[in-house]
Amino acid sequence: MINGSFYFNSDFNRGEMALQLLLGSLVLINVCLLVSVKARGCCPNGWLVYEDSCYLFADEIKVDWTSAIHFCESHLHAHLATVETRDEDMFLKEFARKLFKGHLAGAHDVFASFWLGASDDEVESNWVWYTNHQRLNYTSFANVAESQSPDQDCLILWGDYNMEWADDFCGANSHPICEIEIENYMSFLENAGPIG
Ligand SMILES: [Ca+2]
Ligand SMILES: [Ca+2]
Repeated sequence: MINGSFYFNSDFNRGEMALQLLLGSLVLINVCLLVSVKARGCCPNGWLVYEDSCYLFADEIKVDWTSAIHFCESHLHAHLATVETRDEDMFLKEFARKLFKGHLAGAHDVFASFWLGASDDEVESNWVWYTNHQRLNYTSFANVAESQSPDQDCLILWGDYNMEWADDFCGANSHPICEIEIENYMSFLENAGPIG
């Protein structure tokens, strides 16, 4: 986060710069709203837009599931991706497959998987999204066995299985997929404000 006091030497400069930043963020918000109405798209650099959300495929880092949650929270207060529909699932899988066949570790790296935001660590085989503690209303596990491992409680797009869903050890290292709903991104821009 930008710490305003770090940058400014006087109250005058601080106020003047704050006004400029405020105007800048208002312009950005308006552009985003305009674009989102037309193309349903306004995401930060490096994020992909799909329907009403922005997604960050963090293919540069591999962390455990809890660290992946913290990683996403530290980026725009996003969350690990939650999959509500088959279309969203297809979008995420297809892009993960492209990355996997591109510059990720290679087609035989079983660890080149992506974290999603569900777990069954409280009740085995009862999968819930960590964001709202609701049971999954949509699933696409590679097979039943891949949803019922007692010691594997966190959800991945499994690189060694064409990015189908599977459970994995929550302490394993995988790439986070972060998601922020566009309306929440708009709120983030508003609330971030010019004065840090
Ligand atoms: Ca979602
Ligand atoms: Ca389990």
